[in-house]
Amino acid sequence: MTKRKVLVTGFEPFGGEALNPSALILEQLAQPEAQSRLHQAGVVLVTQKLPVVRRSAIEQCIVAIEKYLPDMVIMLGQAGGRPAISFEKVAINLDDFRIEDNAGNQPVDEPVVTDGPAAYFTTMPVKAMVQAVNGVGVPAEISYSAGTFVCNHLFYGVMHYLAQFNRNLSRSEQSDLHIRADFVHVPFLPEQTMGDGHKPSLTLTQMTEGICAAIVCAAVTGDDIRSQGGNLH
Ligand code: PCA
Repeated sequence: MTKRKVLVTGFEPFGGEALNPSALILEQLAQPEAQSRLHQAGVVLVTQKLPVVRRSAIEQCIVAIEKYLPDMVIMLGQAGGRPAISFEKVAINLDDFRIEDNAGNQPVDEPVVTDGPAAYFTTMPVKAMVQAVNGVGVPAEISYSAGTFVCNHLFYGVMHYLAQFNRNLSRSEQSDLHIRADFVHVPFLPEQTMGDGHKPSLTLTQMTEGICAAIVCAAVTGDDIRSQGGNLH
């Protein structure tokens, strides 16, 4: 079986929260249960925790990509208030931070990359991944906006880097060294919504199972499935 190496990143807490589920998922993925599931599917996992800081998040992720040379990069972040694990379709070239990042940066309407293209689409089969996650009983959906804060910033910066990286591969290297990537937002954990019964959440077990299912699906899926989707608004 061919081994597929996946780099999964998560973020430290931000915005006054005591924890960030995306970093806790990284720890859970390293536990024997998830490891054996991934191993059976021929997946080798490497992880990297990132700061919620403009520029540094991209730089540290690129260092990890160059160190591990993975087949896939799955970047995780928290989207408090969303009800499902959401697979981001598009990264935009815009930093417009409603709050300060963890280093006090708060850019207004600045590009992530000067003169970069307006947007990049994910290079991973997000419809198939949503189906796989729903298939293990965990709510999942496609999202068409990763926001304009550090998650979108990281997503765009990494897609921009990988577009150049993949373009520079020779034809013989394309099948082995080509790197795909997506950003995945996860909801709050139940303990983050205490006292506010209206905010949706998923347990860490649900999120870890969902992310495992998505990784296993992506490892065996090339082109995305053709199924009706999209949003009306
Ligand atoms: N979520 C934020 C940044 C870090 C995180 O986990 C976002 O959605 O931009």
